[in-house]
Amino acid sequence: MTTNTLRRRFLLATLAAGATLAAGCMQASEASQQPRDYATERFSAQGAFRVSYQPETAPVPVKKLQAWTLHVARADGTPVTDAQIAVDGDMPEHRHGLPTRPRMTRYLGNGDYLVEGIKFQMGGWWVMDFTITAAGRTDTVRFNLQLQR
Ligand SMILES: [Cu+2]
Repeated sequence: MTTNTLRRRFLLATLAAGATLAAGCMQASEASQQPRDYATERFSAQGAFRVSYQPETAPVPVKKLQAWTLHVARADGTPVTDAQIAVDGDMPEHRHGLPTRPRMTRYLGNGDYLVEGIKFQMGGWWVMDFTITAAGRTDTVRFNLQLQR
């Protein structure tokens, strides 16, 4: 193999690596620029449950203790009647969570669950995570919220 061939191969490999890196960066920045999904009904991460929430008062208030009704169904829409639900809230850009510890306190029937003790201490982008366990399956659903300051 001549020195020239080696040099050319090295150059090609470098170019290929550079192109891969550039493509990776582009994908990452495109992902961060995608608009967030603020839907109040979503499938859980693994598709086990279809979940929606209804706040006590709309729009969702800031600095006010509130309850939400969470509706949990199977993927086909059948209400889930025996779910265990853990609740967590977070402001990803601020690295802090909720000032309270909300809990699912009551099953209301027809796949509806009462979640009490929710309070957002400021406006901005929040995420609410519900970890749902029912019929031997555990799955998580995340809702984005943009609250008025
Ligand atoms: Cu904050």
